[in-house]
Amino acid sequence: VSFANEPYRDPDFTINFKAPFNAEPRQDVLVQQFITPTEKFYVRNHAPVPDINGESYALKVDGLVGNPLILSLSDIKNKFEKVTINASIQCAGNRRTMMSEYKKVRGVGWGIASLSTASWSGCRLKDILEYAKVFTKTEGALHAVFWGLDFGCPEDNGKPYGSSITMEKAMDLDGDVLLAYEMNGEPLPRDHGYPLRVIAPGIIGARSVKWLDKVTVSSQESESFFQRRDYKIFHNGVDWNNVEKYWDKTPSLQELSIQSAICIPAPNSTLYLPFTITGYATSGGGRKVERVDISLDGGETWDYAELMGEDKGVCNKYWSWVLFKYTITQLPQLQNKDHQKIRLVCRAWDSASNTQPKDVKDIWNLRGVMNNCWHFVDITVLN
Ligand code: MTE
Ligand code: MO
Repeated sequence: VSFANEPYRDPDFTINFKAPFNAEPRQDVLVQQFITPTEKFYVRNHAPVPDINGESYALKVDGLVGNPLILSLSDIKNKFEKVTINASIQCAGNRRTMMSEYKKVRGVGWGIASLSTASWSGCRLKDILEYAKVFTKTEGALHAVFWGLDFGCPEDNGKPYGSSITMEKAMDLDGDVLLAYEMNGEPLPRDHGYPLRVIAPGIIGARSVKWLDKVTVSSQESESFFQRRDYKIFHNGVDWNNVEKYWDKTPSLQELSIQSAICIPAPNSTLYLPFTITGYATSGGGRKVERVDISLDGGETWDYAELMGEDKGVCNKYWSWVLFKYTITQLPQLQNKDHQKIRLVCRAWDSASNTQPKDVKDIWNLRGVMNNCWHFVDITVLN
């Protein structure tokens, strides 16, 4: 495979892997706006970026449908209602580096910024599947299987990237699964899936297949490596010698869990009072982030952060992150001293009262996915 025809990228990205390209924005830049500017949106590729001609592009829809389809981009834009939603996309590998620091995992290392938020426009997957006369659940239509056009994934013997979601999610009007052709009001850029990608909000980024080639309705999950072997949380006794025994027994990740992180200040900063903590919080399944707790003493005592940019989708689904702030004007620990080292901690709670686990060791897993433990930042405060 050749990486000679990759698109232009923001020079300010933190590059976690060059080819295939994997990069996240600087964590302080990430929380400047509710909607991430397109060029700052994290990029997670598994193969070279395909260079697709939108004029000759065709989406195929087949499998358990009465009316298989081949649709051009203009068919998709003209035949189906255009829907716009704001949604965050988060990679299941977000915060993997921290998990690996506790005990080594395999996978691209990510800091805390492998998630971003955009406004996405396209048609509903549901509308396309209905147009294709999709079979019912009892007739076996249980999974919507997606294939990309990015041939050359080394993990899967050079096949393109692939993945699936449940038909329950795909056909839920309030599930808001889109086949998106616009990001922040412009045609999708190449890195984010031009000309058409899946946006499956509330579930791991891995299911939002870019450069969409085909949707197959099936009784089975995607056969792709990325559905069957990767993006699974194995228990902590699974290692590279016995993992094969656990591939089938371990469910594929779908909904995201509750997550938050402090983006400002950076670790090991030295600061004078007053200063402000800024971060993000997000949950899966459209659940609302109800609150974010902040601790200035490593998690002994807590206070509420102020939430900003709450963004409700249709029917009470919350697909976007919230940003939070907390300003520190006084620090009791600092009395009669010239400086004090403290540990800032955040943890979020969602509308199902899910909260983040305290220790990374309790959720450690071989692939380093879904690290959502308490996020902490050690700093020094000067008097
Ligand atoms: N789709 C294709 N075709 N190829 C890929 O490598 N990566 C997936 C998903 N869709 C991927 C893909 C993963 S793991 C994530 S986290 C998201 O795309 C990242 O989307 P982004 O690059 O637009 O941020
Ligand atoms: Mo991902």
